[in-house]
Amino acid sequence: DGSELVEVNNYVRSNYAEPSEEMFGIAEGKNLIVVTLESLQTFTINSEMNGQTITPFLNELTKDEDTIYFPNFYHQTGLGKTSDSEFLLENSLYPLSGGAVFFTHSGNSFNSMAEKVGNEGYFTNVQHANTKSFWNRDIMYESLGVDNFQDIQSYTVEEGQAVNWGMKDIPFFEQSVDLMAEMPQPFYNRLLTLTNHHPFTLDEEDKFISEFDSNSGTLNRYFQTARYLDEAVKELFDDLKERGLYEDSVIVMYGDHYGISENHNEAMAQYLGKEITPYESAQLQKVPFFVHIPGYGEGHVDEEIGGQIDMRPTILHMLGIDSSDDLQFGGDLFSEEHEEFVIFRDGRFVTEDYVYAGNVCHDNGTGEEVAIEHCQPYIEQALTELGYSESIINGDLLRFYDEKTGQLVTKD
Ligand code: GP9
Ligand code: MN
Repeated sequence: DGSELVEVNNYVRSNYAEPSEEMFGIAEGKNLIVVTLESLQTFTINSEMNGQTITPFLNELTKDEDTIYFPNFYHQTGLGKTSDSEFLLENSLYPLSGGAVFFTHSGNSFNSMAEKVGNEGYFTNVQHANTKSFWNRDIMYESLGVDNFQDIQSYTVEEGQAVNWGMKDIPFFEQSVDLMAEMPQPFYNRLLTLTNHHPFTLDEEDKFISEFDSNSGTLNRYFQTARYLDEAVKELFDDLKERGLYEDSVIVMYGDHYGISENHNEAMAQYLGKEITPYESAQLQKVPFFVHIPGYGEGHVDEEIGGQIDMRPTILHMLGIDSSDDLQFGGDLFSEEHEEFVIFRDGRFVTEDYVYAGNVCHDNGTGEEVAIEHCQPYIEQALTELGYSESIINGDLLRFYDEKTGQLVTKD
């Protein structure tokens, strides 16, 4: 009957982080472009592999005057991979511990970011060069209130433009920007990339750096596809400028999940020059998060610890859209009240002081084991929070939430 929501709502209200005055509305009325950087992990950023730069364009962005880059940002996905990251982005709810929520709960009521910006007059769209039913996206996007979905059928894949899972990111971005130019403005458009996906294969002409030399072909090739993705993003920025869409847009980019699983720990250890302990493994769940605001001028690296659950409130507030009544578990990364506590879908977590992984509490910094008491309150809070989120999804509880008034509509 929705009465479970009362407790959840109290928890969410008490954790609400007031927007930063400086950032609230900074991108008001602008187009919102969100790019999902397939399988991109933070260890590739500002790093080299055998003397070769892996992500030259993104590295530049980390120093760019119009960009805020978050190096301590984590993915929080589970089995639903890319779709889980989309779920986190749209709802600021955790994905499920079992299967992909895009499949299991596509009939639920949601109060998605797409729906919210749609209510503010935005046209909402997703672009992805794969079949629309993959991850049940066509069905789920309707539940999320996405106005339009441009899947592979909206694209022309010429000879040589496909590799690995399908259309290459560079022609994908090119055609996506052509399509974007036709959209009513302001728009909220998401672009899902694909080339930097396992098994990380490329045509010869797209290999801009050489392979790594470990016993893992997967890791060896990953550097090359990450380098390709970087090139594609650079071209996306150029295409947006050519089409006159750049100035009026805010561009947000995030890595969706890890590309290199723990099966490649030996090879990763060779690359990083250190053993992959449970602590290091948690560090490897960092994915890049970029906020690029043309004309901002005060770009910087923001060391705030955060996760994908924080994207929705952060973005909404930049657009000047209130989220104080929303049932969301993340917080605005720009807020002074933002809490540095990232809960992974599997129960691991990171705070400013501690990293809980492998059932051990570690000092965040040295990685050394510390007494479990330090982590205990967070262990409990993590379970509570994941449980609340799970109950919202399993009970379809947002049915009982009126997004117009922010009131709970409990029924007896
Ligand atoms: C497929 C793309 C990749 O459409 O989203 O899926 P993933 O395996 O990363 O979830
Ligand atoms: Mn993915």
